[in-house]
Amino acid sequence: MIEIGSEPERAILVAAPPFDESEEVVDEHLEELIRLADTAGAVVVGQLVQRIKSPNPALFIGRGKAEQLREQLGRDGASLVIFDDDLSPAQGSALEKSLGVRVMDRTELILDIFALRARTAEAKAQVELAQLQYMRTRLKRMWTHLSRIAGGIGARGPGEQQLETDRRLIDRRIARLRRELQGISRSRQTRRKAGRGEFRVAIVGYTNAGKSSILQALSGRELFVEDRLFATLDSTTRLVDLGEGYQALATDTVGFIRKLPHHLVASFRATLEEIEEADFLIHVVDVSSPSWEHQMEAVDEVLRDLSISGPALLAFNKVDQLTYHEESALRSRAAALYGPHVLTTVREEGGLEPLRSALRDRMRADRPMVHITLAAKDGRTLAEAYREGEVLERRENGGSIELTARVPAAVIGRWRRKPGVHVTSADAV
Ligand SMILES: Nc1nc2c(ncn2[C@@H]2O[C@H](COP(=O)(O)OP(=O)(O)OP(=O)(O)O)[C@@H](O)[C@H]2O)c(=O)[nH]1
Ligand SMILES: [Mg+2]
Repeated sequence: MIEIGSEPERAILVAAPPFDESEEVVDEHLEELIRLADTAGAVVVGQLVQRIKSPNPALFIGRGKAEQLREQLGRDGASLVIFDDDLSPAQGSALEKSLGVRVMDRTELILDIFALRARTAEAKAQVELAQLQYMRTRLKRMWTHLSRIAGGIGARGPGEQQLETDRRLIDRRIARLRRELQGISRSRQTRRKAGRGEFRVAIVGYTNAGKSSILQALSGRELFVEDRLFATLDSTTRLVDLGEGYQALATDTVGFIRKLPHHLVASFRATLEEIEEADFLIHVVDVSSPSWEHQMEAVDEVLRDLSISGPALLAFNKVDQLTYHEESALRSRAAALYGPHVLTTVREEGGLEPLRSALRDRMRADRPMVHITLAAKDGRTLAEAYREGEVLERRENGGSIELTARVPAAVIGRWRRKPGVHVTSADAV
């Protein structure tokens, strides 16, 4: 963990991109790592870049570069090195030995931030699970840390037997956390079933894209918004009024990032169920970032990893930051290259209207509004209307009942074939 005392820890960042990576991309990645370090509470006092063909099995970077790094650490008074890539346990400990300071890799840094930011019991359990899984393979190195902190000449790491015991303890804790998370996920599913008639939207996207800001603006209720990475770790669901009598349940989710550690994704599965079970996804993209296209790809990649391929709408957000020309360039580029999309901003009056309107269209197509007339004794269809749809109005008329409801198209198809049930469209076009 990065210490957050009065003095922030001074860190040097190390990136080792391949030779064919463009200068621009290398800079983008360093920029992002600086933001991650800053979010974790460290100040970046230096950077080191070495282009490599493939990572050195011993130190990841070359031996000469490592020597240069050691000198730079002394010069800059830094006590922490952060690698943009993931290090093997052996590389991590070899680096620490030769540099004499703590070395973190990208995964560790992200885990650190998540631990700092977790608020709810569920988020905390998810982060701890990911941390333990990460730690398990690196026990030896962690122990070296501890024995060094303990000081004492001749203080050596634990024997294999001690490591075995520790591993068993960790495994037991991992099993417990998994059970706990399953319990939370089950109770959430029950809650979700209770409100099944509603149209559910999940808001996904790269970290800091503006997901929480959009949900806040749509729902008119405060959410935690911050110009830092991973402000949101817990999913929040809000009822959103889309206008013209349309309502949906929208869920804000944890942000994604390039090279998101896989076991972190796996531990956040419970939260990500919200995405899996949504009727529709809004993928928010921060077009004010020079690397928005790469960020978009990174999000698509995580979604693919999670086998999520639901219908999605791209929301190109923060267009208030673009000049008139940039905005029209974006419009033509998006029209040529991307599927359904809208341009949005939470900073300007009406900046989310295109999004609201696209969502209404989607709901209209997915859950048309209909008038249903059925016999009062047809309890089955009536129950179905309440269970599968959203009943907006109900009138009893002698032996028959008239409903106005939003109902999934498949259910309407079934009703149309049912004797005694009469369905007509009620959507104003
Ligand atoms: N200029 C501008 N800034 C925006 C807009 N939307 C969001 N922001 C800012 O972008 C930053 C991040 O916004 P959040 O809503 O916290 O982003 P998020 O996607 O929820 O981020 P994480 O939860 O960290 O993944 C905040 O400083 C917002 O004020 C927008 O349309 N225009
Ligand atoms: Mg957020």
